Amino acid sequence: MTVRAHGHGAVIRELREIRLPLVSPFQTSFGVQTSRRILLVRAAVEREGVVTEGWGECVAGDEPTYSSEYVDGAALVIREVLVPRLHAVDDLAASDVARVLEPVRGHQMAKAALEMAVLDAELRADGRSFAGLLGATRTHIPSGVSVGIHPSIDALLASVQGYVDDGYVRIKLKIEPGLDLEPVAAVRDLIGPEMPFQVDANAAYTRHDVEHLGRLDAFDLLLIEQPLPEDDLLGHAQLAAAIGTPVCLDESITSETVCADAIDLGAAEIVNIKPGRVGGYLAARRIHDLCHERGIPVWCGGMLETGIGRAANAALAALPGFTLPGDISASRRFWARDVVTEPIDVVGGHVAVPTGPGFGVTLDMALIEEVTATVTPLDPAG
Ligand code: SMG
Ligand code: MG
Repeated sequence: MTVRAHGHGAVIRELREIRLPLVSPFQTSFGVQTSRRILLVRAAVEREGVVTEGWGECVAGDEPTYSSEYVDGAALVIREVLVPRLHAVDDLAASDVARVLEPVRGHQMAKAALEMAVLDAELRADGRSFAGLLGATRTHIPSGVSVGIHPSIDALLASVQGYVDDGYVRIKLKIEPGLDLEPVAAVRDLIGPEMPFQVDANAAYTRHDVEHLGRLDAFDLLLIEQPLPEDDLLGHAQLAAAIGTPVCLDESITSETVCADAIDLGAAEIVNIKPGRVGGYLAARRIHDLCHERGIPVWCGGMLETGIGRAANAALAALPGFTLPGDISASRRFWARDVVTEPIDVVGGHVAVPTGPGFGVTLDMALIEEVTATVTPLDPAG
């Protein structure tokens, strides 16, 4: 079976949209979510006549609210702009994807999904694990959970208690103006002074809120994540200088350059690394290296991934600079049934880093077919 007319590089075979309901609504400062539309990319490589497939997952949301990327925009740019550029290259390797797509501005999540699929296919063909490629130094990673905004303090405390009972080693609470000091105080009271606890504002505050955000210092938080808008690096630097709680950037960190600048400015005392947001796992790795060299702690963010993205994130988070627990929770925290046959599990507060070829998970194709909304074939060989 031939996957392309010339060369032995990777090809992108299809773009697929699946739809999965969340086990419970997830509310952030920018909206409430009850399900996800998820783009999956299928790639293939051929080695001596044997075709091996790999999969990537796009973390873009249904709407452009976390960032400017969203499912329909990502699907369009993947189909019409990015894949034709990749297919114009002979012997495409995962390590080429970012460079080939560099002339296209932005669309980091769309680019990341493509690189991810090629990486998985290549690694599987070579019988290598992603953790092995990265040089992961841990076999298990500590698991934190992200808790959404709740309709009442009672409901919030019931959820948090459930996650504590599940063994999560760190709690992250979503906050927004008007729903911050009181829920944070209630959760700190419930979990006690020792349990690692942090908050995430998803850019809901402004530079006028410095004094107010300083009141969070009373709760001994690990960090406050992305309090101000994505483009307000200077505001984050001013806030970091004014309050005791360490300021961590999420949305603002869109590239290695921005990350280096944010550190130099004093805007990022801690960095949340999300491969989708920075254009892929290879860029995420370089951001890890940069932060590690500069002594900036990093942790791995989450984007409500399926088991595919969770498995890849677990390998990334096994690098030595990931010194804080990530948002890599069990599959069942979001999904009744995950699309992989080995859902991510949390045992004793930790997730095992997958060791199988590629990202180390096997897709449950029967379930994937059931939840598929659309499939777009993209293979140049037809
Ligand atoms: O995957 O556990 C997860 C979600 C973690 O809170 C989470 N992600 O800003 O960090 C963040 C949010 C972004 C996704 S909200 C749709
Ligand atoms: Mg965040």
